[in-house]
Amino acid sequence: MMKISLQIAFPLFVFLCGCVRTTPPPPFGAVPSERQLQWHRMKYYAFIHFGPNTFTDKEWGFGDEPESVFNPTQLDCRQWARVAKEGGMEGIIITAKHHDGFCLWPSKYTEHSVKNSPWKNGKGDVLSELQQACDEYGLKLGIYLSPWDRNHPAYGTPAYLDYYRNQLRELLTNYGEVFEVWFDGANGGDGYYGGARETRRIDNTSYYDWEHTRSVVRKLQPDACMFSDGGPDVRWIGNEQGYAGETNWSTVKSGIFYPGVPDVTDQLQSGHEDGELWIPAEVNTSIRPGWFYHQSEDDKVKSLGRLIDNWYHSVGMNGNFLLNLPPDKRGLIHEHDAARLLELRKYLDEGFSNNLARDAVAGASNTRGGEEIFSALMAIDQNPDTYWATDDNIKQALLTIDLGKPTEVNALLIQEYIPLGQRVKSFVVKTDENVEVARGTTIGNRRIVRWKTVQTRTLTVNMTANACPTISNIEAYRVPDDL
Ligand code: FUL
Repeated sequence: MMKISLQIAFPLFVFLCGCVRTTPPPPFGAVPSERQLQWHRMKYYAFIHFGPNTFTDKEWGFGDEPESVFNPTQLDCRQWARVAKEGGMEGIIITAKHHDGFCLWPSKYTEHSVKNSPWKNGKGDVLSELQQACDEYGLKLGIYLSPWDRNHPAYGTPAYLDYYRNQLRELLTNYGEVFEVWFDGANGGDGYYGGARETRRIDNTSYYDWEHTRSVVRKLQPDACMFSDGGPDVRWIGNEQGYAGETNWSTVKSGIFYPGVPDVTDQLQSGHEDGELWIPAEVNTSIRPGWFYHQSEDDKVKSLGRLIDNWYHSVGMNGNFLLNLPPDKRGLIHEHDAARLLELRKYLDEGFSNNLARDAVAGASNTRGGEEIFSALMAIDQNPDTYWATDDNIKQALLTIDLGKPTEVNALLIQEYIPLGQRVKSFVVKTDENVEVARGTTIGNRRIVRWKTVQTRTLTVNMTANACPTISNIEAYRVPDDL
């Protein structure tokens, strides 16, 4: 096993870069697009469910709620942004329009919006205030626009699709850069529908003409990722409890991918090892039982232990974590929710601020072409653009980090170099005494494994892959013991 110290290796690496003979591994299977790579660089952001339901104490408004119900007394998007930022989040996705059809911005295509509400005498625009707050706090903005609209008279006919796309155009033109557009697949059937008060079910695969709608997004916000049950850029994890599968491929097998279409249900949780499409998973859950604020849930905010569990099962299992923080009737994120979020931040800061592998020495059972540029050192150099790789014929390999002295450790973060695809299908972690402390299946963009704290000088990851492994990052931690 070849061992190289950082001090010697770096100058050597710089020198050798000029005369590398070995080519990088060819990509394996489906690979992420540039916009997906940007999305993978994020990991944790807020969902905001806010609208008439906040005031009527419902989860799904029927669509007949008068605009007058929307009347927050202290609405402050800067408070939302501050809470999210202090919680360690990187963005906010807002329900610009939920299933009840009420618009949080003064859309020129409907009267059912903030413009006919008492809030700011109808002169307010939540989207605009949120955009400014996100800019101020360095957060990205995402937009949820419910395809199902229980208010609109034309829902179910082609005319509604023009309306929907016009709204999408407004949102994607007037509020700066949008990082994600969220297409919800729900359709419960009945609704107000302009007074018809009837049941309107649609065929999710054909009614919405998704190709057309997607082209609107691509044209207006080419860098935005589109989320739905089946992508095209980001998929749902298949549950609303905040849990990704222990096995989580970012790839899925092609088929029918439309919001709300159950055909892909069996692939949502774990993806598919042989998938031809790169559609990574987003894990969404609410900090409370409901998606919208209900006073009766003020004492039902998820425990810190539960949020930590969700964090490891999303961020730590090759997903991004979308955590809902529903503002209350004042228009503020409730004190209980904000406090819990900060507790999670404190846990993460304590657990993940000291990377024990930062000054480690790394070695591997095989190094591609014997070249420094593909050495094990590249997995601990903190540079996401470099990676350790093996020769093409190697499908099983060992990567060892030497912490220099016996060290208390109980967690490992591993990242594959995903621009070349997702390759690793299983791995085992062992200590210097050859004691197995953890094992897992997929790694992907980010995998965190934990175990009961041990003292060890080295950690060896034995991985099996479908093509030669490419590991861009490995970090070791002593995270706080379970609460
Ligand atoms: C679901 C919706 O029906 C819920 O109201 C909520 O918006 C959740 C995030 O997605 O499909």
